[in-house]
Amino acid sequence: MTRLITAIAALVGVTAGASASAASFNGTFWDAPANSLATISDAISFATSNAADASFSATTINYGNDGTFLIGSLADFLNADAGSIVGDGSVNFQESVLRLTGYSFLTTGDEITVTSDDGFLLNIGGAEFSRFEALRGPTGTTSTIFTGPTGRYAVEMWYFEGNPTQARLETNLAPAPVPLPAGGLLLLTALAGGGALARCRKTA
Ligand SMILES: [Ca+2]
Ligand SMILES: [Ca+2]
Ligand SMILES: [Ca+2]
Repeated sequence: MTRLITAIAALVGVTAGASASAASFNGTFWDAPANSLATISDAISFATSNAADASFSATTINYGNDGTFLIGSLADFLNADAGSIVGDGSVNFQESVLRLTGYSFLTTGDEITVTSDDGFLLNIGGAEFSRFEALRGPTGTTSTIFTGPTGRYAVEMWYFEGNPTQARLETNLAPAPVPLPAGGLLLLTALAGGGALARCRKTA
């Protein structure tokens, strides 16, 4: 019986692990008009009152053209994540807004860094965690210590490119793997349990 329970646990564990989806944030992109964004507040106002222009999956937030950070297309900016763009990746990135949403696993005392040209706003667990309001160059970095309890948190990052010439977004905030929905896990447990019961009857 102990062996049977171990087998069920292994089966459920393996299946749940294989079904957990890849870690990513949901990315949304808005193409803003020339000279319309001077602050992250401007950017959020624009995005919340205009339809988005593209979406993408954010896995590695290391965005901007290598070394120079000169503004190119949306696809140029997203680097390794460019392949996930749904929409037109060739649109010029000058004056634009990004929103990243998802979950992160954070440990008390973590230092979260955001290097951005231009500004950003990071909300963690529904509350403002860090922010840089206006324009800055591509080496501008904001570091903030996470003082909350260790755990999994909903995160939302807003970012804008407001001109001139350069754009960059890099952060050590990493997406957490998306857990299997509760319903899916129950179904797997039921399937594994049913199979084990069938084996029990056969050998009895
Ligand atoms: Ca690039
Ligand atoms: Ca634009
Ligand atoms: Ca800029």
